[in-house]
Amino acid sequence: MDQSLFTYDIVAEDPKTHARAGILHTPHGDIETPIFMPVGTKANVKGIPTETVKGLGAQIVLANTYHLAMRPGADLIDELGGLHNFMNWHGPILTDSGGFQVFSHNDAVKLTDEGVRFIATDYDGSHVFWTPEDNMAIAQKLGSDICMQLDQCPGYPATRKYVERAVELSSMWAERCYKAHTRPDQALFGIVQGGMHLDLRLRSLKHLEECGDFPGYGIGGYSVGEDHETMFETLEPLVSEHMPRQKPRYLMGVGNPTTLVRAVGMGVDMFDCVLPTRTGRMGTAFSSQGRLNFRNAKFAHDAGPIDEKCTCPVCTGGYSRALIRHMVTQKEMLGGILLSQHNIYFLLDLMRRARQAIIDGRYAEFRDEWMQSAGARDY
Ligand code: PRF
Ligand code: ZN
Repeated sequence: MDQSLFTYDIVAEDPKTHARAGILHTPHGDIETPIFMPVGTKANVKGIPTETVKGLGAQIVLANTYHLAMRPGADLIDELGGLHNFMNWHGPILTDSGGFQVFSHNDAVKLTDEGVRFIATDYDGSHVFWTPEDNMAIAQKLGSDICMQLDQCPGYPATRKYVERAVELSSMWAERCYKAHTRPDQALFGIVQGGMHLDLRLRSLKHLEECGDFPGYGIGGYSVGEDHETMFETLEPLVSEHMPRQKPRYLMGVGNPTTLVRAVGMGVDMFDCVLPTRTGRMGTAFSSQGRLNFRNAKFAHDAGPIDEKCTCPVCTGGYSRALIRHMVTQKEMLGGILLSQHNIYFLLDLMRRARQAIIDGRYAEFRDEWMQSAGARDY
């Protein structure tokens, strides 16, 4: 399939690490990598209007094929002019297939070569059977700029045999997604699985490369309960030595600031995570001093901003720590909304600064400085 609308230009490579800065072209605009992508699972970034998301500096947002297929349905979104119109977000959108969301919170999932059978417990409890072809049909109806293949993400810990089977199934489904996907204005990314086994990761990657010319690759199956060092043991060689240089690499569901900084040094280009919005709603802020918990009484009299070093609209807009703490403890919704905005900005800004450091050829210094800073302490 011709996916020439989705070229990836590498604009700089850091001399001492594997970090790269690039531009991914999509029909709804260019994305400057490395990039963090805010998550808008159900066609909205929770609590934040799209013009504000854009104002924070977001270049692309995520949505989820499974959730949108359940409610309000792909036909309805299609009828209303596609997902960009429906969400009122006119920049690039990436849709995750939803396999991960279905499998991760659901015991009633049956996987067969044919597809996945599950009970939609998040919704009406209906029985759903999805093939990779069904998943592609929905993604194409939604019309996101980038869609992800249907895959199986094993949890952690898992037996090698179980992970091997997930790789097999994900490879088979990649091939079927690839054949079923025909929309030239939408890119289909394959997903590398394989758990914490490098040989299975390489087998998964090889399958994808043999299957066809994917314009980019997701790296799934990490941040599922393993510790950071366990993840880096296989992520580092996979990305820095084995994944094709000229394609964007997207580490799925990872949003810890320190992990982002380290993974960029290994050559990862794209990230998404619910962490900034989810922890924001719970009263937590990322900061240059590490995580701050606004339920803490120590902020009650604090007139300063969330983070002195932050240039986000919340921190520069006159909202004090004392007010944020008051709203969080009183369960006023603006508290979680402002923290979500600050947290998203924090990750967007971190990646912007990382990109500049790569372009300036000083990424190793940038990373090491971050690792030694107070901000890295908690993450
Ligand atoms: N697969 C898909 N989406 C995902 C993951 C995955 O493995 C992860 C794992 N961290 C997050 N989101 N399709
Ligand atoms: Zn801020």
